[in-house]
Amino acid sequence: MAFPPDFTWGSATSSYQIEGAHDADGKSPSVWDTFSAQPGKTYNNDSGRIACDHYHRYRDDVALMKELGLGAYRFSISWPRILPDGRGTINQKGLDFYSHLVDSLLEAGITPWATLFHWDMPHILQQEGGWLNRATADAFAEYTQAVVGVLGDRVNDWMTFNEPQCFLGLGLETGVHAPGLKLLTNDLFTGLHNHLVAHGKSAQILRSSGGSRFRIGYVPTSQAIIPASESASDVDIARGAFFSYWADHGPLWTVASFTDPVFFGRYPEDGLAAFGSHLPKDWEKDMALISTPIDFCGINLYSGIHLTVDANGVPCRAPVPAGIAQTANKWNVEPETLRWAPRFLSERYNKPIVITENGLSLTDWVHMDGKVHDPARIDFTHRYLLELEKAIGDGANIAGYFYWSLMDNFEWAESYKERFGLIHVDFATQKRTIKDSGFWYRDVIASNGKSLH
Ligand code: GCO
Repeated sequence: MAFPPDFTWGSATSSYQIEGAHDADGKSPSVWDTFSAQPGKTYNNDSGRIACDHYHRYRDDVALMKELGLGAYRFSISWPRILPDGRGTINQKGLDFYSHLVDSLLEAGITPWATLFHWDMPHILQQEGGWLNRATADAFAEYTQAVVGVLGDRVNDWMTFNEPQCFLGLGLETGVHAPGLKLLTNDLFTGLHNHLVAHGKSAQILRSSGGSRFRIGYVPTSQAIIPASESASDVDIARGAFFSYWADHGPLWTVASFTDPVFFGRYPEDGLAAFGSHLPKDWEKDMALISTPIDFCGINLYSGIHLTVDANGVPCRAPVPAGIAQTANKWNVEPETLRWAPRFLSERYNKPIVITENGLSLTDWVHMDGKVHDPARIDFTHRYLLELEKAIGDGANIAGYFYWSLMDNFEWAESYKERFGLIHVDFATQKRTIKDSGFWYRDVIASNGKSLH
């Protein structure tokens, strides 16, 4: 089975991870600016103050994207550049940056895909409670309106939220990400619910602005659950496990707690039974808003868990084999991740699925010949894409694939320790070098996946 002729091939980044220019042209601090300024919060105490300096170098970066032949580029917009007070006065210079970026992309023949929230909440709103404060959802609606008013004539593909599990789970539960809080379950579910309300309000604004021209999506992440075999019963068990709570994942870590509200207008039964009492009062009244119809389900996928059954026949994690292939940040290399997770999502929600992120970290460098040889990135991506093709063969509706990331960048609490890019960035000089994997991916795109065989 081949990739469909209109399949979208792209690459992704996010604002705080690449832009730098942390206080340029009226931008206010985001929670990531204030968090990474505190000693001990990030590896080497680094931050995204400069990062890839993409804010000043976006034209060169778009030229590199063109060289790679990208069909689409997924980037995120920095809320504190657009509304430095979180709401209210619009900072025109912030909007201009994205408007120029979008023009450059379109001139290069690259379709812009815009994410509204990839974790850089205005610090000033965090001080008012952030996602714990329902008024933040109204501010997010204002922000959506400001962005769409300027970019909506040229951008058709929109994503409201990126990986809510991370800004809630890592930001508010374990505190290893900004804003670095360790809250109680009650607060976590208030945050979960309020961000869903914000998603609903934003989706309504997008729809009323762009009608059916806009394709609106929502982007959670998940570990894939890989069935013990391809037998129908093992696949059923894996599907069930994929959409269920796993106690060892903590209260938030199941994709259905995010996608069921958005696509079905309800929280999953098992989640409600376990955590319903933690949801804010009158939550039921918001479910129609939260499930405002949208067009696609994005999903960020990196790794997966193999399933087996225990002595009582209960599904559980299969032991991880000794010496399993791992990325530099020790995530298991599990190519079948791209077969099962998108397929299960496609079957359950009956919407096009877009792999909005997939990739790996390595510690690659510029070799003596001036090139960056990263055969492991090529091998990883090759294996994952062959499995994605199988999912398409299984009948899953997969509309696109975005490699994470376009270029090496600020990897949150891990700073610049490892590299995810198709393009190497020398952070001392800002020199960019397309890696071997970038040229390899160019051929995959140009052949619509045929070069994988
Ligand atoms: C995300 C991701 C990216 C990361 C990537 C590698 O949430 O979209 O966290 O921002 O850089 O997933 O960890």
